[in-house]
Order: sequence, then structure tokens, then C-alpha cells
Amino acid sequence: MTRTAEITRNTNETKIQLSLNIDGEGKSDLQTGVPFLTHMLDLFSKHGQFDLTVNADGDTEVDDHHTTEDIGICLGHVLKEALGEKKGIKRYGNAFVPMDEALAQVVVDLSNRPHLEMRAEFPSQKVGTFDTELVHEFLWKLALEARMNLHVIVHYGQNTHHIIEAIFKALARALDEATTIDPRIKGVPSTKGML
Ligand SMILES: [Mn+2]
Repeated sequence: MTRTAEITRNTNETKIQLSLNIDGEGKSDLQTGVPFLTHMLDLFSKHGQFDLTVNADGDTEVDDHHTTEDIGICLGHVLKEALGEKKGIKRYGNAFVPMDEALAQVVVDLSNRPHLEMRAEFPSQKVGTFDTELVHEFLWKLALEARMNLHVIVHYGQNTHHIIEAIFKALARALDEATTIDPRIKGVPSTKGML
């Protein structure tokens, strides 16, 4: 059984179709209209072994804010949907990923309790045409919609492109671990009996 979900979400600001296969092969097909975000989602898919398709038509003539935010919402939504009752999953994931001089750590708990804790500073306000403050926007909406606890720590780094890339790769690796089915786990991994 593969765990998949898809969403179509249309507003006056963005029109998005997005699908996710948690048990994929790291294949992506991405048209986001935001080149740096496409780069990040491509490596997220690759390093998490997720199959991801995104077709987004957003108001990027304003800026990349609405499109980035709404793709975060859609990705969080399908992640939660695809996980279903979360039976047998590891639930927690922790990954360190270096990118040249930068080191990022991402820790997740698929807890049904949305939270983002972010300890990251970006030396530049822009990477290409992308506003680096949108990384927080994307991650917060992702955590909110997936109803997960997401901790992002950048231990060090100088190059903003490297720092953000390390974050997205660590996010992928941590989510890959947390979503993995562990055959030793019977039912939902919570003493409450549900997540
Ligand atoms: Mn890069």
C-alpha cells in the first residue's frame, strides 16, 4: 500500500494542484513559478524519497509570498491526508545535513500538535529573487497544516543559499524517518491511542 494524497486549492491569489506519495522514489514534477522554491522542493523530494508534483499559478507579479505560503499549506495538507491514522509510523525524525560550510538540523514529531520552533539566521534577505523571510512562512504553514511539531536549528553557516538548502534537505530526511513504517510498532505510536 502506498500512502498518497492530492489537493486542488484555488483562491484569488493562487491556483495550486499538488500531489504527494510518501512511499515514492524521489521523483518530482514541479511548476511553482518561484524558481528558488522549485529548487528546494526538488531536493526535498529527492532526499525524502517522496514523489511530489506541484502545479502552481500564483500572483508572483506581486511577490513570491502568496505562492510560497500556499504551497506550504497544500504540502502540509497532503502530508496529513496521506499519513491517515498514522498506524505503525516512527512518528519522530531527526536529521543533520551539512551543505558546505552550513549545518542544519531538523527534528519533527508527527504529533497532531502544530508548532514551529526556528533558530535560523539568514545573512542575506534575498536568494536570487526569493525573499528569505518566506522560508519561515513556508515552514510554519507546512507545520500548521500537517499538524506537526517542527524544530529547525541552523548550527552555523555563512552562505544563505547553502543554509536554506541544508534546511530543506534535513526536513526531507527527518520527515522520511518520521513517516517510515516500523514493523515492531503495533497500531498508533502514542500512549493516548491516537495521533
Ligand atoms: Mn543549490
